[in-house]
Amino acid sequence: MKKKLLSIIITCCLLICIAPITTQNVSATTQPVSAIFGGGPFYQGGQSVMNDLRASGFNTVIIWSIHVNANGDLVLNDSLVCSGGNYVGQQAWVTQWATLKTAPTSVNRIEVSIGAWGCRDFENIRDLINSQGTGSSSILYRNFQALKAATGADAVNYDDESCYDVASSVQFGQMCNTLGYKVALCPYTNDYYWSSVKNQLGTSIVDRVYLQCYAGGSSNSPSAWKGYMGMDVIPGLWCLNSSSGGDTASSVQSQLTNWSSSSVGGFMWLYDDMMQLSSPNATADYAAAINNAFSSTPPVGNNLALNATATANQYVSGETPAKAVDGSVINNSKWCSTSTTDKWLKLDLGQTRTISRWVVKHAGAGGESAQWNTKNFKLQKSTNGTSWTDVDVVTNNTASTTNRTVTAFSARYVRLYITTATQTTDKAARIYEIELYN
Ligand SMILES: [Ca+2]
Repeated sequence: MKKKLLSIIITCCLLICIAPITTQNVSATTQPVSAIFGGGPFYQGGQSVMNDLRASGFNTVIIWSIHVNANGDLVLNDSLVCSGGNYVGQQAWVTQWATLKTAPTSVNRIEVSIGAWGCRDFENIRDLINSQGTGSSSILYRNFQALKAATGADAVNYDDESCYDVASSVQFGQMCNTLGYKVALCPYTNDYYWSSVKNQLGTSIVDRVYLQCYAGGSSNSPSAWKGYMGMDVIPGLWCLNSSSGGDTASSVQSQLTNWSSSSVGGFMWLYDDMMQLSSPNATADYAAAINNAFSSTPPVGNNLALNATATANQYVSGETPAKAVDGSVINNSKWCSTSTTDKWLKLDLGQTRTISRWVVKHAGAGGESAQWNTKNFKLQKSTNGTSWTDVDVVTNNTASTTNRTVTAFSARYVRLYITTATQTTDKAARIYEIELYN
């Protein structure tokens, strides 16, 4: 039963929506966690996949999924990898995994995900611990020792979706820690179980809590789970895919920005889908989306848009284009356009400027309903004020403040072009401020 086909495992796991929970003490200057789950490609995809990951910007690679058989054998999806205390999988995979953390690379942590929906992995772990314990002669100890040596894993990632036995989960975590693993938790429900495991193992062992916020976990609240777990979480989303639709990299950045006060990073499900995509939704784009969401420190330097000459397609009396560049988000200081077609706000910066970050403050930033935050829009540039080129495109934004980095560009004229003004059928665009930075 552990040797499920990968596709079945993926489907089941996605439908059930398990979110791994991980916690980390991260200071303001610490790199955010940016993690990516992957199945078959992470061992069968060859060196090219390893190289894609190393160049991606993701710092954590989660190999999904290790199953524990009743006799203690470890199976990577449908391939036996550890038996009798020895690694018995392909040697080529060991060689490839060893390159993940070899410079130049963005990867500094490897995790092995244990379990999945519909599998008895945690039941088998419980039964093996009850019969053999977790000492150095137990099969669990010996096989997880061999697994660590083969994969270079820094942590085991719990994906228990059925057993929920606190006592054996704690014993297993202590055993793994003895072997040099950290423990990452990946809940989507049953906060009592997950918080009990975390509290009994402690944060010196459980250093991350991931939280699935897609598919079955789409209603999960990072701030609520932060409360349950007593630590910041790492929410996860599903990239564009043929099963559920999924999120663009732009949408991932917006959602993670909204959750950033409860989070220490983000994770993406699933590389198997992502490898089919291309820019602006390639592997590196999703990693950048996570990193951008947590780089929203106050922009450095002067706001180049402040008091720029602003014009627009249309505006409501008193809510003029100039209100979007006056440096204020109080006292209704916004540009509002109620035209029913696409809307735009054009800035003349007076001279050619180099720009690498743009900020938009939507309705929610001015104290209005977040339902009126701009949904779909883009930043455009022009050297003559009449012909425009897209610089950056945002889709499905829900955040009250957009704060994005772009490849540096030079232009005298910049335009905010809005195609969907709100989250609702309301057609009015409400822009409290647009800011541009070098
Ligand atoms: Ca304003």
